[in-house]
Amino acid sequence: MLFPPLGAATLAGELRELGVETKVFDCTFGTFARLRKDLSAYQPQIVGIYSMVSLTRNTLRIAEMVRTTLPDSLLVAGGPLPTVFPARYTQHFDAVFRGEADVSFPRFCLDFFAQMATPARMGELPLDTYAGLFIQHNGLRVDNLTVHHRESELGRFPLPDRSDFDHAAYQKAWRQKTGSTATSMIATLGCPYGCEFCSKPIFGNVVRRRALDAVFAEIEQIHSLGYDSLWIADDTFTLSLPYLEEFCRRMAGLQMSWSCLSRADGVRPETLRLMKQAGCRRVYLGLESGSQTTLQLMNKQVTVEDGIRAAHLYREAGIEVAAFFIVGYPGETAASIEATFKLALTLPLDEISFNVPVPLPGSDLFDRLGGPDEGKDWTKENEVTFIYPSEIDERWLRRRVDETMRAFAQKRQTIQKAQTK
Ligand code: B12
Ligand code: SF4
Repeated sequence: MLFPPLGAATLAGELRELGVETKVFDCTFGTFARLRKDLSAYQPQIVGIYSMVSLTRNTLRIAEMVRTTLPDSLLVAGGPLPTVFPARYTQHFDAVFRGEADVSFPRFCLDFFAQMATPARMGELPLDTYAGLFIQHNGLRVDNLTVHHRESELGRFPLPDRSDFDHAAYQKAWRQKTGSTATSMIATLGCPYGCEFCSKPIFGNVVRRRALDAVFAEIEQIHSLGYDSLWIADDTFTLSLPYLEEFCRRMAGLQMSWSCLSRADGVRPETLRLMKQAGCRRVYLGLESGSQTTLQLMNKQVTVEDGIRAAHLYREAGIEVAAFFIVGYPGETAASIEATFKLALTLPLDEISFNVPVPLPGSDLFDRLGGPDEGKDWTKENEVTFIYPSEIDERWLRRRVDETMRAFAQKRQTIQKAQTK
């Protein structure tokens, strides 16, 4: 799934509204050499880089390139991983903006230019006024608290500015893979749950909903860019039923399909019918496990029965269901893993995926395990590879995942054949 970086578009919208000349260099289809050439031609005075767990290596490589190619530029990091590990990033960056940086970072840039500051003279700015700013550089020590925007403030934000993205390339990739063209957006921020494996460094636990007028202005923007589908990336889009139902009423008739993530609990058939009428094509359920004991270990706060019920109800409403499963969870047994495989094969699902958990910085699992084994490679996290000590035999797990995926594909083929007869 390819999505343009929405955080960068969010910051670009705010920066441009403040009158700060801004350019987003989306590296999704780019090369390192191309980026170096583009940055050298543009000569930015501030370079901000987004980073998360899987992007660390590339982030540091780009930071190093910026240091040598543009030695006078101020180098700033932001995003999920710099938010949880600011001290690590300040070894390579002049400053780190943690959390929801869409107010503080743009205002900082505005002040930086207004005062004609340079990296060496950054101390002349009112550094203690920028929420989330972290600096340990050139004798400066700044460690400001992060601030979550209030729901009432969200209405003041401009829409994300998607004008620097190569939409034709994204749409081509999507059309080839799925036949439709989707892009991501966010309507609600935050999640009140506390799943042990989950890290929520940016939006945290406090749920805030954007006004639907702004959400629909953004949907209009996305539609005018040529997309026919939305990928709603909210952690818990289906949490507030009145909000969801109003969204569905306004969405109906727009001729755009959409998909979203949903929890397995709190699902009502009448809401699902509304979702279907409003163009909801697919939901992604984090079912995680077929074992109640493992769900408890994960602090998932749902039951296996909730998951079974939700999958059936969505299916009955005519909405496709994809499910994420976690196998090899620290503390679980081979028997509970088998229960997960069995559940995945018995439910009416359109797509499944299995992952071993990654102890993400900022999650309770990370604290329980004391972080990942430093000798193991984080970039392998998409595969069935343990990056922490585990009693589960990795080869056995890999074989069982492959067998289950094959059995699932065969089951889908049989169903599809029966449907076309
Ligand atoms: C959509 C999404 C995806 C999409 C698209 C990613 C993309 N191109 O944006 C897909 C499905 C591809 C994806 C994949 C993965 N994702 Co993801 N994803 C998300 C999700 C649900 C929303 C991201 C988003 O659009 N947010 C909305 C924007 C507005 O927020 P933002 O990007 O965070 O930007 C804000 C701040 O971070 C900051 N900021 C952003 N950029 C910059 C830059 C600078 C310079 C500054 C100062 C500030 C700043 O300001 C912005 C405005 O407030 C988040 C969860 C979440 N709720 O944030 C997970 C999340 C970011 N993903 C995560 C992970 C782990 C992954 C994967 C590694 C999963 C996997 N096993 O494969 C992959 C890796 C992908 C990769 N590129 O390497 C983790 C990261 C954890 C961490 N501590 O690093 C998160 C937090 C989910 C989680 N709870 O586990 N993901
Ligand atoms: S996994 Fe989903 S429900 Fe659980 S805490 Fe994370 S975002 Fe919330």
